Amino acid sequence: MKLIKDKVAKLSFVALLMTVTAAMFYTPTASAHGEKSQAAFMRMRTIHWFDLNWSKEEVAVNDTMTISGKFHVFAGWPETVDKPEVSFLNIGIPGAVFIRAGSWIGGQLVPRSVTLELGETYEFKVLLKARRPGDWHVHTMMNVEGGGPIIGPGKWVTITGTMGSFTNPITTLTGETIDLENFNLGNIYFWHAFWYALGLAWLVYWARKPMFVPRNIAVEAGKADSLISATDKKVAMAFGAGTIAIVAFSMGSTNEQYPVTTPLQAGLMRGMKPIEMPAATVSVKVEDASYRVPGRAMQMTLTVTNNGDSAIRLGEFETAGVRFLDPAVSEDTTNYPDDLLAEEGLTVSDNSALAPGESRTIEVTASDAAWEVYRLADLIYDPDSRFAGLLFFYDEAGNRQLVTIDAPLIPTFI
Ligand SMILES: [Cu+2]
Repeated sequence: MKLIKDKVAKLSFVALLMTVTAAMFYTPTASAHGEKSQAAFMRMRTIHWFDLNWSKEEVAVNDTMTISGKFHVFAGWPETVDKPEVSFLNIGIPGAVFIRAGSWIGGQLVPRSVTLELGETYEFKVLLKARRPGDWHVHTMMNVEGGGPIIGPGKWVTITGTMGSFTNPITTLTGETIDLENFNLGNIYFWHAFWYALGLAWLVYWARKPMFVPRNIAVEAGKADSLISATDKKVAMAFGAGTIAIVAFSMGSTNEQYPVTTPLQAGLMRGMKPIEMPAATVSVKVEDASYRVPGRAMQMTLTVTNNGDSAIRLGEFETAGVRFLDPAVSEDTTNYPDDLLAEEGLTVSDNSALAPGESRTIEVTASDAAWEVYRLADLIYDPDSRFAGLLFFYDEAGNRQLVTIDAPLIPTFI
């Protein structure tokens, strides 16, 4: 009996070891980066990122790249996401594998939170400087206070080189050039070590003598005073006075070494400059929209009216970062991330040129694996079955017009 017990104990120990080891070596490659798990209707009805451009796909440590583009703040913002009154233009990367050397909205540097207006379109640019070698999925993103992270499309970017060579030089207004990567580190280490050591010295001073039982007995016997000698009192005074003296002295010497310091700069930036979008001369009415469950596509019936003076064709439908293109009209030249680009994903029942003044009702199908991979099909689980997106129309000269659409999206079942 005992033998069996021992065996069981041994085996379960081995199993435990194996589990722990397996867990240690299990390093899943991060391939989803947050956005897929967010509610589909939320991704479709908050911020529409478009005209994105990643200036490089491979960059060496210390070199820079830019991500630029535009984003449209959808007017039918969901109730459960606070209005983007306080928003921050962020970048979605696993830690500081890049540093953000600069970020701009409408040409204005935006190191702080900004106020965005519903219905407006903004231009943005982020300047990234490579820091840590590896393959990184770089997202544009907007943090909305009271709303959460609104994640834009991500693209793989490779950083080459060694992290040890990374530098982050900055010239201060006092004229010194410092490297932010390690500036002041020695100072921080020194003072933390110093005060920690002082604390230890105080403990060691008392712990040299027996600490607990004899002292407890002395106190119980009414001889507590005998435990603290005249020397002890002097040492205590020395520690007390010394601490105050060191604080006062080092504060003075720090002020001498850094005579000019300013408080942390903070505060909301209002008045972000949106893009003056020309009034669209195309009007679109969504007659109905549906998607099959399960399925990889959504269908819309649109009545398109061309009020302009040039014939137009529908080239693209964009929702939640997924771009459905009609290759006969529009081609991507920006190296948009493959998994989000449906180069032939848009099928239009009649996509012949729509002459000025004409109106036509068309059946549009947006179809691609991305609909499922990025879990837009999971709209079926959302409490608000409505979608929103951007339509891009092109005239004969190649000029583009942007129309936002927004309607209920009704599931159909087999
Ligand atoms: Cu990602």
